[in-house]
Amino acid sequence: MQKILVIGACGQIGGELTLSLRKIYGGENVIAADIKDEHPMLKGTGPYTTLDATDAEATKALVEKEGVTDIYLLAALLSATGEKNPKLAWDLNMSSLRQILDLGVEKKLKIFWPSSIAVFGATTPRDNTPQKTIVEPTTMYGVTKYAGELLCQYYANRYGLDIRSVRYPGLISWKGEPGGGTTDYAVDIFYGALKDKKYSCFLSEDTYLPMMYMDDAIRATTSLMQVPIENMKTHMSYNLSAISFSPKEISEEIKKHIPEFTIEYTENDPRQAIANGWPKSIDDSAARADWGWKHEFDLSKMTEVMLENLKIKLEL
Ligand code: AKB
Repeated sequence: MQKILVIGACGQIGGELTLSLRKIYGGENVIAADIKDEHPMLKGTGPYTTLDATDAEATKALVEKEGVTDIYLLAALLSATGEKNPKLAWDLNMSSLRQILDLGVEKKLKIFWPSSIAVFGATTPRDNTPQKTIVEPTTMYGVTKYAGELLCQYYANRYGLDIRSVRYPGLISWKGEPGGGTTDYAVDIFYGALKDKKYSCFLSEDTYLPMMYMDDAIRATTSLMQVPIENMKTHMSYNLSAISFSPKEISEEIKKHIPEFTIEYTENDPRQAIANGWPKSIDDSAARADWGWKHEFDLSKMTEVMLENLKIKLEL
C-alpha cells in the first residue's frame, strides 16, 4: 500500500495534485504538508500537517511515523519571486530537494520533483525546444531547476533512486492561485476579464510561451509516477507540452465569450526579460513515446472551462 506525502500542498500545483492523489489512493493515504495554513480546498479531504520543506529532521520523523513510501516535493520559489530574493530561492529550492533525495535513498522512497521550462535560456532554440539542447538558465529559479535535474540524475545513477520529473510549462487553473511566476498573467487575465472586463498585461502582446491547463499537468504527474521505471529513458526531467499562445491570442479567445473585454500592455516589467529567454514552444516527443503522455486541453477548451468555473467561484 502506498503512503504519499505532498510537500508544498498549498501551492498552485500542490492543492490540485493532493486532491487528485486522494481520489486515486484514498484520502487517508495522502498526507498534505506545507509551511502555510491548510488551503480551504483541502479541508476535510485528508490529513494535513505543517512542515518546513528544508527541515530534514522533521521530514524524516514524519516519514518514519507515517510509513511514507512516495514523496511529491513541490515547495519552491518561482521565477519572478526568485529574482526578488535569489539567495532565498537557491536555499529553499536546493536544500529541500537535497534533503528529500538523501531521505529517498535512506528509506527507498519513490519521489516526484518538478522542473520547469525555466531551465532554458536565451541560447536555447526557442521553437519546438528539444528534450536535449543547450541549457543556460538566466534566472535563479532556472539555475536551481537545472542544478536540481542534474542532482536527481546523479542520485538515480549513483544510488538507484526512483526519482521522476517533468519540465512544467506555465500552468493555468481556476482552483488555486498562481505563485509568483512569469506565466501568471495567463491566469490573472481571466480574473480581469470576468471582474472588470479589462486586463493590463505585464508581457507584450506577441510574447509566446508554452502553457498547460492544470488538469493535464496533474494527469501527466500522476501517470508518470505509475509508469514502469524501465520505460523511462532519461533521469533528467521530461519536456512536457500542450498549448503555446501569446497574450494577444488568449485575449482574442476570451473576447469570443466576453466581446467587451479589452487588454492593454504595460512596459518595462522585469518579467518580460525572463519571458524573452524562455522557449515559445516545446518538443515533448520523448514523454509521448516513453510513457504515453498526451494533452487534452487546447486554447479554446481551456478558455471555456476557465471562464465557466471562475464565474461560479467569483459568484458573478
Ligand atoms: C514561472 O513562471 O516561474 C513558472 C514556471 C514556468 O515554472 N510558472
